Amino acid sequence: MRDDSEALIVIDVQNDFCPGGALAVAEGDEIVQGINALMEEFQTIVLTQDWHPAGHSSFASSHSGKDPFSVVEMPYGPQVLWPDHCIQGSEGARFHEGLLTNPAQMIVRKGYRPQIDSYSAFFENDHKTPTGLEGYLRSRGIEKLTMVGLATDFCVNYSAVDGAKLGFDVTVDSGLCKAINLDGSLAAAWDGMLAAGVNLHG
Ligand code: VGL
Ligand code: ZN
Repeated sequence: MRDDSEALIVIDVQNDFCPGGALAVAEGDEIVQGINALMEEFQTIVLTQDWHPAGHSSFASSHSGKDPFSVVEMPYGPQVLWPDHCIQGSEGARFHEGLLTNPAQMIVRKGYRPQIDSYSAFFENDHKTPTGLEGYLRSRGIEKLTMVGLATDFCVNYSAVDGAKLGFDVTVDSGLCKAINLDGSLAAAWDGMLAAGVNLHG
């Protein structure tokens, strides 16, 4: 059993990021059993859930003439436009049916504000608006985080970098993550994570 100053953060293991989903990550479902097994080592487990209102500004369908996976400039910076995904209350937004959810004490929902996306479990894409996760972890005495889930190059990456910047000791278990990999985004994500002091495992 890990020390009680450690937490496992399971990022966005939701139907829409698994094969058959709206923003499917190749082999996204193949990490589920390994994540369940890893949960047995941790006393603190947090799940994150991408949770967008219909018509969210990160959806290509909300920008006339724009295709999914193109990039637009938002007030907070560049934003990739995605297929509609993880709409609040939809089947696609539910956790993968094989993922254990009972061991988690906390579920952080993110991306619920219509005008701003939120890849990171800690801050929305303006890098300023907090989700509340930092306060939860600190008030519970958590110092060390292991991150797994979907997608390596977006939500795992942003969460890991923000966690490290906040002073948590962050390890990403690369064997329990899968990537979207858009135009080299996976290589860039690893560079960014390593530069931020994130540890790699797996
Ligand atoms: C994610 C793109 C859009 C993720 C969420 O979980 O990595 N990626 N929304
Ligand atoms: Zn999203």
